[in-house]
Amino acid sequence: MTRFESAKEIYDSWGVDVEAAMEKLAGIPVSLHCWQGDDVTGFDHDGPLTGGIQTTGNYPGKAKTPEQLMQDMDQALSLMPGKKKLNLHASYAVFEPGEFADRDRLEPKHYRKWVDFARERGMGIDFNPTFFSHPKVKDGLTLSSPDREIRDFWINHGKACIRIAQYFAEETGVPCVMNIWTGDGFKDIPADRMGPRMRYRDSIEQILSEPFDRSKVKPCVESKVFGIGVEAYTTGSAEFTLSFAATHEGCLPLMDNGHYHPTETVSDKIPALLCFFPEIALHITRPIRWDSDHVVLFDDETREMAKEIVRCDGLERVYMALDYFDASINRISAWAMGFRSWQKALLAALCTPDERLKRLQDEAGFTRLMVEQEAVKLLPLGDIWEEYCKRQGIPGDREFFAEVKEYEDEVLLKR
Ligand code: RNT
Ligand code: ZN
Repeated sequence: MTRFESAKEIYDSWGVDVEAAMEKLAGIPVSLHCWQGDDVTGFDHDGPLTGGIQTTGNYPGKAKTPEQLMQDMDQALSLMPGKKKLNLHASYAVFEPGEFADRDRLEPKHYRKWVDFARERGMGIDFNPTFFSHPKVKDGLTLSSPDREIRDFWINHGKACIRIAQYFAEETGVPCVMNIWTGDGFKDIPADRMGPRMRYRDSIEQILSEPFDRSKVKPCVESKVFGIGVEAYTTGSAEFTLSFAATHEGCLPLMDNGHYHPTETVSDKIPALLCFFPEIALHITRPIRWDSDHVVLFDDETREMAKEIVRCDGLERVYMALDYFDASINRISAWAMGFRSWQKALLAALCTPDERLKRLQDEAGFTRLMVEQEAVKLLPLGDIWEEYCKRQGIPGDREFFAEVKEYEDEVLLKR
């Protein structure tokens, strides 16, 4: 008997069908963020990364051109089991030599190469307007700026992105999740908290007034608690974005698990939002002490988030996207590790005897519930995971580093 066969028997005895779990997992798309490959730099500017976000580290081999980024992403994709969707930022437009369009003038054609890339690999595309790293971020503000001209520039950017998002959906045949996040806020105590929020609200409404097909474009608003240099006040706070989404038909709330106070958990917020919203979106990251965007690992809260999605029957209602950027380690490995970790978390969730555990809770069998939940933690998930990777034609946990290293020696270190 192989390790997989023996593990399968053990799960059987718990009433878990691991074949069904692997099959289900293989069909659920997870969005892979292009920005891990180049430290959120993009191709449309030479300036610094702004918006209160930061990458730290200077690992060699960073992708500097669209070709390099696509090549690196291909390498990373070859190390990830499961179904992938591509997540792009507007700042990753690919211009022809001599061509340039500012953010308010972006057109679908500037993303043609990404569409080809995604289609050739059977991926859908998600999209993010880029409201940072640009000279028109004035005094740290974009959509909530008191300067009408600045606001209009960014509103036009948002509208351009809606048109591009619809183009992505039409070209790939997969709905495009378009996420609005700005780093707007203040370093120190504001004198007016409501003004910027009223302007932000109006600006997003104007963006969403751009006509689009709701079955093709899924707009979302992402909240944040604070950013670097934006510690005292964030315009798009949790209450602001959640209320916006709740009161604007077709707009989804997006929760990034790095964007809350450290003792709040997104795993608990997922089932709360699913009571009200038909669909929600997530940015999956690993915050250490702040929104540090470390590589996602197979840790407790990551597992808990996956569990909630699965046991709320939310796999088709929750758009899952990775969002982290570590510049201190091999970026391909960072990409792959984070994606694999989220796949593992989903697999663990799909291999959990939820019905049995829920029954124990409803019968107030809390002592036994604790005992069984602890026992489930040590079920032989690793053997199911290795089998899943094998069936997907992807290296297992002990093989994938060798491929990372080879690519590093052959390609990255020669840049
Ligand atoms: C920043 C937000 C946002 C960005 C990306 C690059 O704190 O999480 O989602 O990480 O848009
Ligand atoms: Zn995010």
